[in-house]
Amino acid sequence: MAILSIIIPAYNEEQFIEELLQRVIAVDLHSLFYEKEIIVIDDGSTDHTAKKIRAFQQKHKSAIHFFFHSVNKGKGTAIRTGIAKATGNIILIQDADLEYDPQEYLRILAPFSDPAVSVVYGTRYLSVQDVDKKSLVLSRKYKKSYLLAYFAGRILTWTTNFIYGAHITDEATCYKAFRASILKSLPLHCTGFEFCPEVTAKVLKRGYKIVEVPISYDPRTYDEGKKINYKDGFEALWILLKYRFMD
Ligand SMILES: Nc1nc2c(ncn2[C@@H]2O[C@H](COP(=O)(O)OP(=O)(O)O)[C@@H](O)[C@H]2O)c(=O)[nH]1
Ligand SMILES: [Mg+2]
Repeated sequence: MAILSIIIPAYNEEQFIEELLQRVIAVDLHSLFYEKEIIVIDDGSTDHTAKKIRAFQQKHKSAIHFFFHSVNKGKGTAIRTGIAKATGNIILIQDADLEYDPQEYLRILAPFSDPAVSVVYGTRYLSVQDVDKKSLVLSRKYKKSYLLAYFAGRILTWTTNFIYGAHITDEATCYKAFRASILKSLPLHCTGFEFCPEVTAKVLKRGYKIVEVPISYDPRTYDEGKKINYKDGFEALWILLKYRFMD
């Protein structure tokens, strides 16, 4: 059996963390001959996130590995803590909200059966079962709050393709999966939301191809706890440019 390490950075997610962990442990990967290793990092949450994770861990006896930062250090730092602890063959990032569907790990993992595949991203903009994803995403009830993030994501994707010669459709996706040996070999410096552009830049610069598979997406609003904002978009753009010339 191979192991999928699922890294979950959580910051003030008391509303969603239990349901999310429930959905993650419910995923059965045995048809693909994988076991799960679930690594949750509470990043100095000031609400009841840590308490809820601990209660869940006790209830489900060692089903999850729990680490915490005593103060908030940012999503990137939390992910890097998770990468250092991961022992699996493949590492996948899972946000601590309900925007993505853990049942789709099966879809993300499938391409790795080809030994030549190193990196797989879930894309929110390729069609699943004949549904036009682009119009679906834009017609959501969350349209207003999501529109800005949507266009920021399109610009980041276009920039990635332009400066790294890639052909991807969704750079800012949360579902990013890597062969562990590759992810662990990258010199990552990110502390916040720049994890995404930094890792994208560094895998492409090393010549790895990013394979994409269609996934679903159920965006949340700022009222529901969304934390990323327009400043993170500008920073992401800067990071893509910077790592074209640095490492
Ligand atoms: N560890 C950590 N995670 C964070 C921080 N801020 C946000 N997150 C997590 O990052 C994930 C994504 O946040 P979200 O606001 O939904 O942004 P988006 O999904 O990238 O649009 C969630 O799981 C958050 O809990 C932080 O300061 N530290
Ligand atoms: Mg999210």
